[in-house]
Amino acid sequence: MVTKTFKKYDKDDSGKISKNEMKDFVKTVAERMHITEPDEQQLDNFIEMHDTDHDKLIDLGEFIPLFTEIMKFYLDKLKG
Ligand SMILES: [Ca+2]
Repeated sequence: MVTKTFKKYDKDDSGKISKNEMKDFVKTVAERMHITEPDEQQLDNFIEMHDTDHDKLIDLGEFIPLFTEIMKFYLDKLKG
């Protein structure tokens, strides 16, 4: 399921998603869950924390922990 999500946002099929594509993804999820999206600063922090090879792109190996982290962040918000 995570792989499928990744591929959907990897629009040029490069095996990596850009920071902007990642932000689109995070915002879309927030909208669907009807919660406030993280602000730009938080998003940048999330992405930078998980961009372990610092190429400003998120590959699948980086995406999975990042995805998990964001889901945790959103679930905490839902709980209030
Ligand atoms: Ca990377």
